[in-house]
Amino acid sequence: METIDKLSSQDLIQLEDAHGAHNYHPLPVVLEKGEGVHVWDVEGKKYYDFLSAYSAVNQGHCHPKIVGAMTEQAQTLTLTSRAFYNNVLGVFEKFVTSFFDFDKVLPMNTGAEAVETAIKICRKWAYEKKGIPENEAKIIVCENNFHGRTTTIISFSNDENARKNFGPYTPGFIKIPYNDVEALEVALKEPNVAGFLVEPIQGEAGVFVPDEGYLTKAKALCEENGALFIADEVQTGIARTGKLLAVDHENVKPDMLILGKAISGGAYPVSAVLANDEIMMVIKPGQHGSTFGGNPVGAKVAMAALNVIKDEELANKAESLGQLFRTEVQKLVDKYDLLKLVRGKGLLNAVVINDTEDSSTAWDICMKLRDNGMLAKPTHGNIIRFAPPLVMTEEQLLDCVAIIDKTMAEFKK
Ligand code: IF1
Repeated sequence: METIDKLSSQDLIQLEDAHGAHNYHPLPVVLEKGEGVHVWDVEGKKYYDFLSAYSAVNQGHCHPKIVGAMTEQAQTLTLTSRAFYNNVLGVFEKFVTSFFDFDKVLPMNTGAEAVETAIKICRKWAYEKKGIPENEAKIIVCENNFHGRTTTIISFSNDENARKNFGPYTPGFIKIPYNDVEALEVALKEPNVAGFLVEPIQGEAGVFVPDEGYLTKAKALCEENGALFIADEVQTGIARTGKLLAVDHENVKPDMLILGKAISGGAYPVSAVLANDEIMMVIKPGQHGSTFGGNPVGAKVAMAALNVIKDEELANKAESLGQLFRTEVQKLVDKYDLLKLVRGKGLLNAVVINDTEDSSTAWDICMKLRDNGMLAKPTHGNIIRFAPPLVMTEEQLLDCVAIIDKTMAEFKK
């Protein structure tokens, strides 16, 4: 067995290339340590993390309170399955339903599992409560969505790279343009509509913030038409956009809330669907679940991670730091032709590069940012997402803006 401490970045990249499926194209940097807003590569070089594992590490890498909760539970009882009760799950369920103000929670592990869970609950509710004929339920989704990578979820994706040659596809979805209230109004008039699944901000599509009032009107239209408003806050939730939830910017309460990623601070896979009894109680024993869903370690980690969000007031921090970031980066947009615009909410931001979608410019800029000590990655083509841990200080944020400035000054296409 090769001892890990002697292997270089190149050795480790080659190991992945030789023995791992090629389902990613990572930026060539090999990380071995994380603490707060920083990560270190195997050669000891230090970076600011401006991706936060796609908004899973909102609380900062290896937060001592989260790691402490995980370590303690991991040495006590890791998994009982749901065949038996345990002394943690009920406490977690009370905590998290109170934290987000819903009657019930169904705990799962990954974001995609939670999205699939919400789709199943929505359909079951439609048949058993709304009286839609069985197997006829339709769920409205938005073009350019990203909700995960299972076969059903990619069935309603319009990203050819994510769906080609994975058919046959799951039926029962109606696609409409994002941020288009009229299109939603028309779609809700179609027969057998059960729900509307939407990201309050489209992250992967390139941090598209909808018009003010979009979520409010969408929720009202769903109510008028007896359809469930389902908010996928896997990426936008847990204080990332400057409020606990992105829907909180408009005080919209979804019928079903989908959480993942930073609900556990990136320390352990935890996801969840929250809803009130008239929806959640359509699920009866034996009708849904998973081996690890609601396990004691994940439950303890999630409670610690959510307490960090509250105790360190990370939503307010994201709001103020996000405004500072956009103000300072706008100065760089004005300074460099290659930077087209900056947009976002809280600390979920993106910069559009002034080049074609199929150009490598965004990637090349990220490679230079890496050389200058800052890690970020393009989403689609010419858009770079900037999403640091919410625990960043103002001084560190300004340091990162200076790194972007330096990188753009040096950059040669
Ligand atoms: C990858 C993207 C982001 C999500 C929303 C559900 C899920 C995600 C809004 C599924 C997951 C992750 C998946 C990860 C990269 C990342 C991502 F680039 F893929 F699209 F963040 F934008 N809903 N997003 O963003 O959660 O099953 O992954 O726990 O697949 O490479 P998951």
